[in-house]
Amino acid sequence: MLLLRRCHGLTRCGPVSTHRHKVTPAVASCTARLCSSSGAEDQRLSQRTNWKHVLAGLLAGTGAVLAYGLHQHKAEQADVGVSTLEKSSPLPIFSQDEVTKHSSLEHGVWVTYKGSVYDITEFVAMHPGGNKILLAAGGALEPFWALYAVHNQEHVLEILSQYKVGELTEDDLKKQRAAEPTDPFSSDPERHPVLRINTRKPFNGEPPPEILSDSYITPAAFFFKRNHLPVPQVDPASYRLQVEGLPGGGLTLSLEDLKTKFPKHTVTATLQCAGNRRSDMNKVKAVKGLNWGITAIGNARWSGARLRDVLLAAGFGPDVARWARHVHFEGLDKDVTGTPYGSSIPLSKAVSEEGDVLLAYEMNGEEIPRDHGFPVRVVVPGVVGARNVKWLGRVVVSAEESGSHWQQHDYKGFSPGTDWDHVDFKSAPAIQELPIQSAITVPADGAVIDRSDETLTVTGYAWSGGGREVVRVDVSLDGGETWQVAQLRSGEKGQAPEAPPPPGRAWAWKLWEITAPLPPEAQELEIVCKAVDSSYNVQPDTVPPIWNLRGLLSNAWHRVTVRVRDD
Ligand SMILES: Nc1nc2c(c(=O)[nH]1)N[C@H]1C(S)=C(S)[C@@H](COP(=O)(O)O)O[C@H]1N2
Ligand SMILES: [Mo]
Repeated sequence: MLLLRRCHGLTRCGPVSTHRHKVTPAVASCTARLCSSSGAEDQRLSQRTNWKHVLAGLLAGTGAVLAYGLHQHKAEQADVGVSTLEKSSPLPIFSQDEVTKHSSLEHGVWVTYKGSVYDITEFVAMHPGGNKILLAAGGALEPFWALYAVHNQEHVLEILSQYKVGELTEDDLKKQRAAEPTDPFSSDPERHPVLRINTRKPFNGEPPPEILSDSYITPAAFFFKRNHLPVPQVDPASYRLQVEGLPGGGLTLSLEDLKTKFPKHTVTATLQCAGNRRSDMNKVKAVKGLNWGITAIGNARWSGARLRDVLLAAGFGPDVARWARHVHFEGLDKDVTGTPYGSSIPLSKAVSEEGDVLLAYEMNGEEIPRDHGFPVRVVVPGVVGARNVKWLGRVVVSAEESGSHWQQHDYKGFSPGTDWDHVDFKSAPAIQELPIQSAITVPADGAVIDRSDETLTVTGYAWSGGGREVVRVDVSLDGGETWQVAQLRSGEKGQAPEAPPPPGRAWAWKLWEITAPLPPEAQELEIVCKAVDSSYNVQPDTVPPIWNLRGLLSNAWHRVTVRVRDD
């Protein structure tokens, strides 16, 4: 079969030889070529598609996507039964100078990794994000790998091996090694060992469920940590917050300014990652993203200046309100391209007196720990974790939504029928307020209980976005046949509850508990919980109708199964 492949105005053909190890004339030729395709060719084509995901993840700043892209690659590869490990034959030796010459689409795109030289021209030509990938062109992949701390490096190597065209000279390899980057995560803070680690670099971890529901206010040590990048080291003395986009040139504030020039406001607010409970979605059908359990959520007391007050001081007023629609936030954590983590929220939320958006410098009465945004993070109560930007460096008032990757190409919901080949991120709005959520923290799924206990105590959390208060939690011990109403709590056990929030400003979760007689004779119990918020929103009963390819907004009834043991 004849195959003609077009890419970015260039017409190139696939590998000319079955073995990628043979040096292809990939570099110079951007002329049209016709080449034959076989079954093996098709397999390689499909591998190259996966490689697209791999390199996109590697260089575009989405470590998680990378990890799961690899996962998927592995699965797909198992399907087609291809081995990408090929025996090495002697390969040409290239100097760093020669490699460096290949740093554009015109001259071909080469990269090195551990002394091997790879020609990835084809991939770059075909990939729409090619300009970012070009950053690695003519140089070493190591700095990128260090930043994203790929766990599955072995596997990326397997894929990369198909693109190998030669070796680097011994001398140049030595020079590279001498210049090897230090681990950008080496200055990350220590974390409590009880956290269940999703990824170490960047650090993503969540507490054991039974610890989470032990306290109404989640201690910072047990608060889930969700980092996309290394934790930046910020000197509080030289820290400056830039407030921009307003007439009069904006405002620059030191930490001291924030603390002394604006009233200190305290809000108890729950923060939940859009990926909380993703693992439940993953069980139905694989999704891409960190495989969070049920504890990518926490409740803290945040203190700081109101964003509203700062914007007013910076020149916000009715004139600005006429054109402005969004407020952008930028973190001081940056990817290899220098792009910071970023997001935006609607202006109405940012400036509303009832919005309670904070530029927080304290968490639970202490300075915000490094993992949670030291020295300043924005806290947007009722809104998805992703918009609560940590290590806040810049606030921009704008007519447009943030152009950040995390605002435009992530954190959006899709139909269960939308797959990666057809997803159009432009077609969906960015997630802001989160839907009603609840989960059972105790007992754990698979727990064994003694019949002699006679009663069973079930505990959990419930929360809804947008300031909608949780008004009820229903619990079933028989898979949803019969229900009982749980007791809700807005404070520490045995202590006075927090004052009830004004309507529409219920930012904090409620912990709930129910003690019920063990159903006689039951060998196994399927415990289910579901919450109701002040708008009478309820959780969907099952996952399939809300399944989406990124595994976000996973809020189906939470179910755990326990066994009853006769002693
Ligand atoms: N600067 C910056 N802000 C960020 C992130 C980040 O990686 N960098 N992660 C976001 C996401 S996705 C979530 S869920 C929350 C997590 O906050 P936490 O780590 O304090 O729990 O921070 C958000 N803010
Ligand atoms: Mo998140």
